Amino acid sequence: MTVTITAFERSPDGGRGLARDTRVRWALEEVGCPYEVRPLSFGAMKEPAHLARHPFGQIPTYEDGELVLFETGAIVLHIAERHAGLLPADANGRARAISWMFAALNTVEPPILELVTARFQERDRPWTEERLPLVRDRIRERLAPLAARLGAADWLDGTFSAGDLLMVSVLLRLRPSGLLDEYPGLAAYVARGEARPAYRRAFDAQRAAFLAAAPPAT
Ligand code: GTB
Repeated sequence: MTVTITAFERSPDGGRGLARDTRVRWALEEVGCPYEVRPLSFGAMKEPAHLARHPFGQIPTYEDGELVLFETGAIVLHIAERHAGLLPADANGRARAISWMFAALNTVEPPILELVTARFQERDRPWTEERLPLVRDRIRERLAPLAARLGAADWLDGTFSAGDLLMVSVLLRLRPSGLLDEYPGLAAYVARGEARPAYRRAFDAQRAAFLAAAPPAT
């Protein structure tokens, strides 16, 4: 049975790899699992067929036979548990890698998403300009200890793991803000992640899909 994931038919990020199907593609590429993609329009994402896969009508989802999953953290963990290459073999190392997966999604990503919300959905609000420095400081409160913990290491806990895959994916969203460059160790960490052949394949695949999609009707 071939794994099928869902992705934006035409990603609003212009093929920059920021939509979350890229994380799932990356995990599948790391473990060498072939996959197919079901592209969805914004309308199709809210139709019953997709709501049956994803209660919130979002992408990405993951299907393997009768199993249907949503939430990138759960999907990446599932892939990492079913295939070698994304979690250490020893039980304690595995548990620590899973801690980093949760840290990426529950501790580091939320303030980054607040910045995205402030810059895009709330950019016309009168209080946004005043709020932005606070939001940026909340991100720094996560980046500084993360940079300190990473130190001069290549990856967060020994060899590359699903924890690094999610952490790099989360940090990539920060690049346009300039905040990542305040922490050269983290900028280098993200660049190491992006240089992995599996990431390149994932990135190229989502970009090719964007370029192949017809522009939305106006
Ligand atoms: N917690 C869920 C997960 O991790 O899987 C969140 C899934 C999610 O946010 N999906 C987004 C979605 O389907 C796409 S990835 N949005 C449509 C909707 O909610 O109706 C988030 C995303 C969107 C756009 C950009 N971008 O343009 O740069 C980047 C990331």
